[in-house]
Amino acid sequence: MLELYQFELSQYSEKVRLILDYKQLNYRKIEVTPGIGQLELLRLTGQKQVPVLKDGDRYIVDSTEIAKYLDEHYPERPIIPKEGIKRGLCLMMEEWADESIGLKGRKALFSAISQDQYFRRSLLPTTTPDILRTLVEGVPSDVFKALGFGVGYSPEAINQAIAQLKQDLEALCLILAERPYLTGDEPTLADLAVAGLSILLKFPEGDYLDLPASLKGKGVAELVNDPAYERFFTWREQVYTDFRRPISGFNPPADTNAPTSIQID
Ligand SMILES: N[C@@H](CCC(=O)N[C@@H](CS)C(=O)NCC(=O)O)C(=O)O
Repeated sequence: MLELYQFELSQYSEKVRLILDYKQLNYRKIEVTPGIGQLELLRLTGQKQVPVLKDGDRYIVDSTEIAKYLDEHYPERPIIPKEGIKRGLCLMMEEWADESIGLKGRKALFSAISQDQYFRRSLLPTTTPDILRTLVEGVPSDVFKALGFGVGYSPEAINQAIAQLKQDLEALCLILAERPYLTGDEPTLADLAVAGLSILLKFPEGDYLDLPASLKGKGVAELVNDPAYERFFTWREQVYTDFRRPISGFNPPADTNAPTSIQID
C-alpha cells in the first residue's frame, strides 16, 4: 500500500492527501514526529520535509513531484492535462499555489494563532495532556508575536502576506465566477493544489482533518469573514465534498516497520 509521511496540519501534505483521494487511491498515513521523526526521514530520503510518498521501495519527496509521479504511475482519473493551454495553466497555477498560498498561508495562520489564545490551545495535537494545553493557552499574545520574529514572521511580514493573499483570493474568485474549475470544466492538479494548500486560511468544515471539532470551519478572520472571498471558500468546500474522503472509516492498520512516527487513529 502507498504510504504518506506527513504532518496532519501541513498544507503540502494536505495537497497530496486531496490528490490521493481524488484518484481514489488507498494509502496509509504516517505522522512524522517533528524533530526526531524528521531525522529518520533524513536518513530515508536525504531531506527532512514532509510530504514524502513511499511506493514499494521508492520514496518520492516534494508535493509537486508526488503529484507528477502519481499521475504517471496511477493514470486513472488524470490530474495533469497532456497538452495545450490547459496543461500550461495547470502547471503554472500549481507552481504559483505552492509559492503563494502555501507559504503565505503559514504566515497568516501564525497571525491568527498569536491573536487568539483559544485557537492556539486547540491547534495542539489531540493527544496533548490538558496541563500542557493550559500552559500554551496562557502564553501572552505579545510573547507569541515576539517569537514570530525568530522565524521571520514580523508583524510587517504577516501584514504583507495577508494583503497578498487578499489579491490571490480576489483573482481566484474572478476565475471561479466564470468556470467551475480553475483551468476549465474539469478538475486538475491546479484545483487540488489550491484547495489543499488553502487549509491554513480556513480549516475545512467537514471531518477531513484530525482537528478539534471547534476548529473546523475556522480560519484567518480577515479572510474568512470577508464576503468578497466567499465564492472561493464555498468552492473549496464543494471540492472537499466531491473529492476528499472523510477521516472516519479510513484508517488502515499501523505499519509495524514504520520509523519514529506515530500513527493517527
Ligand atoms: N516544496 C515542498 C514544501 C514542503 C514543506 O514546506 N513542508 C513543511 C511542512 S508544511 C515541512 O516539512 N517543514 C519542516 C521542516 O522544514 O523542517 C513541497 O511542496 O512538498
